[in-house]
Amino acid sequence: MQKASWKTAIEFEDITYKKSNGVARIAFNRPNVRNAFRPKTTSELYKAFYDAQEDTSIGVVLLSAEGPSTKDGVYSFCSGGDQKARGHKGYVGEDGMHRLNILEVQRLIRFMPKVVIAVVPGWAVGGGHSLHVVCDLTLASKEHALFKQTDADVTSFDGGYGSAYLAKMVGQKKAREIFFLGRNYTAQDAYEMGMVNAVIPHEELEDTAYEWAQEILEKSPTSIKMLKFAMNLTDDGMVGQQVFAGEATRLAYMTEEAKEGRNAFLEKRKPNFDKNSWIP
Ligand code: S0N
Repeated sequence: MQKASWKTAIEFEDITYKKSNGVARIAFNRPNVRNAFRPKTTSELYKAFYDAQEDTSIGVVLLSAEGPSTKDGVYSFCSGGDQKARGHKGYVGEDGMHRLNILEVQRLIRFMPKVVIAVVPGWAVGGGHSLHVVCDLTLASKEHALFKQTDADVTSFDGGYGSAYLAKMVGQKKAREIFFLGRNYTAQDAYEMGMVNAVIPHEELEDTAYEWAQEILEKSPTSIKMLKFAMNLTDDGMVGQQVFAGEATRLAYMTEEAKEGRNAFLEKRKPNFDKNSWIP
């Protein structure tokens, strides 16, 4: 399998963002605070994910993390909202505004027509846990990955995908245990619950994620996109239907019927659709 040759796509402060042969890698880069995200981080994440979405050469995005911490050598994926950036009214950015925008990042991951793989080298905690839940696939370090929900400890809770969608993934009882008790779970525990796709030896984690991405890139892009949106649809209500149907409309544009409908309007005449195209 081809090795990655990463090239920096955009320079950021709180994250790294690179690309290699159809794959984008977005990685948290605040290892000394267990990769907690502050408003600057979520804004950078949004920009990087949006760039990956718009880049037609990119089919798979790896959401990973730099590390380990230079203080104690501990690996982390992400420990959620930065509690030091949290004022009385919520998280405060450099501009003094109270906002975090992590839910916008979640929605971009959920609705982007590309596969997003969470690559979890260490702690996935709080909002970091929710991010791995919302990704399409999760690969975890056998030795260092630890999954934990602290939302109920710090009164900063994700009542959307992080909890309700998790319950669809691992079952109601297990999801309630994860949130109500806030225990640590290993990569193997998470695999057995069905929220991790594979447990990978730490040294092989990044290469394996890149290999999974290359395998996905061999598939038909339209199929992958429509399958992702189809699997999202039942849990996303009318928005899920809108996202799926938008792609169906795009495909319809490519038919002779669509060409005739547009031409008839522009030529100020009645459309003449092929009467033999009522295919059952
Ligand atoms: C990750 C944990 C379990 C690791 O424990 P460990 O290994 O013992 O390390 P520590 O000594 O605790 O930490 C090392 C250094 O890192 C700092 N640090 C760690 N996590 C954070 C953090 N989240 N924010 C700020 N700093 C952090 C420590 O302070 C320490 O620094 P030093 O060396 O200077 O002492 C453990 O660290 C832990 O439990 N961390 C906190 C996890 C947490 O509670 N996260 C927040 C949970 N909530 C969310 O993320 C919600 C997200 C969100 O914003 C949201 C989502 C949906 C809807 C709404 C919202 C919203 O609130 O707006």
